[in-house]
Amino acid sequence: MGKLDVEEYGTYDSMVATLLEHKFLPEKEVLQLCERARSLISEESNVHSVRAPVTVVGDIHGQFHDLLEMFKLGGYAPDTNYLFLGDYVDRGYYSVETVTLVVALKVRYPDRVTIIRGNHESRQITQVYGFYDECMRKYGHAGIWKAFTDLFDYMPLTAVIENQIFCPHGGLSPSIDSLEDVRKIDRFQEVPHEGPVCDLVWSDPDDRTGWGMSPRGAGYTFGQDITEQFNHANGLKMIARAHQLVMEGYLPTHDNGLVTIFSAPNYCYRCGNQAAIMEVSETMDTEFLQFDPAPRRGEEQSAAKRCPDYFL
Ligand SMILES: [Mn+2]
Repeated sequence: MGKLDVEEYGTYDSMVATLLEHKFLPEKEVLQLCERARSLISEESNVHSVRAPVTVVGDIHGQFHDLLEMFKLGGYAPDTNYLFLGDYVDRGYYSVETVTLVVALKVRYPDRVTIIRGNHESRQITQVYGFYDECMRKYGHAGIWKAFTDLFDYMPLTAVIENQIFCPHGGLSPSIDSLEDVRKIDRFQEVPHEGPVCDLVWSDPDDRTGWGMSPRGAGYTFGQDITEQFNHANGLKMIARAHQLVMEGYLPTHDNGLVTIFSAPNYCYRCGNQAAIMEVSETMDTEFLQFDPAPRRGEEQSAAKRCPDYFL
């Protein structure tokens, strides 16, 4: 029940094509997709192994038209392999379309597309920041929200590219010293308020050394010393993570031991930032491709006048 039978390819090909045209996907098909995706990703490790070449994508946050811009720039699956670092939903107006497309690509091309969990892939956060309301508006009841949030519990927590680039959504944890520690976690649960699962999706790098209190109220901040120790102990070249708005779309820090990738241009339709993706070549060279937002539609334009709290 993991990967698709040949006869099922057509079903998921047409699902992907429908979504790429931004057409409505019937509830029955979305529920079938979530069921399929769950049986597939539940078998993946907490540290999902990814081969290069691969293109790494940071936060998208429901900015569906910008995701389509991103595919124009980076190429379409399966010609381009993708690793998505989470935060598919909330904030933007098209969380349903965004997460449905990303999950459909995962199901159709399981060996070429990797999806991991962000801090927004959670029941609690999506009830506050937009995904729940959007599901209610677009499908008229909470069933689609429930199917997706149940699926989120099964998403791998992290990935590692060629055993050299470690990729969590947020960052490191004082309760985790090694990739083996991550592999041992029982991840099939709602994101807890503390502990290793929480830290992996919530933590941020910082200029100060050591561990610090996170101003987000979840996870920790960690300094260059922590990054260097973790990379050295695990034979890693680098940590690639998402989770923070960076104005150029990417930001190397900790003496290039860590890079932040953010893939939602003009975040919340008003931050004025560029977005970026990171291409990792077969020889493990990295290159950043920046992109600007797609032309805005009506409700996105009016959103620019409001002032949300971007902190999450
Ligand atoms: Mn995040």
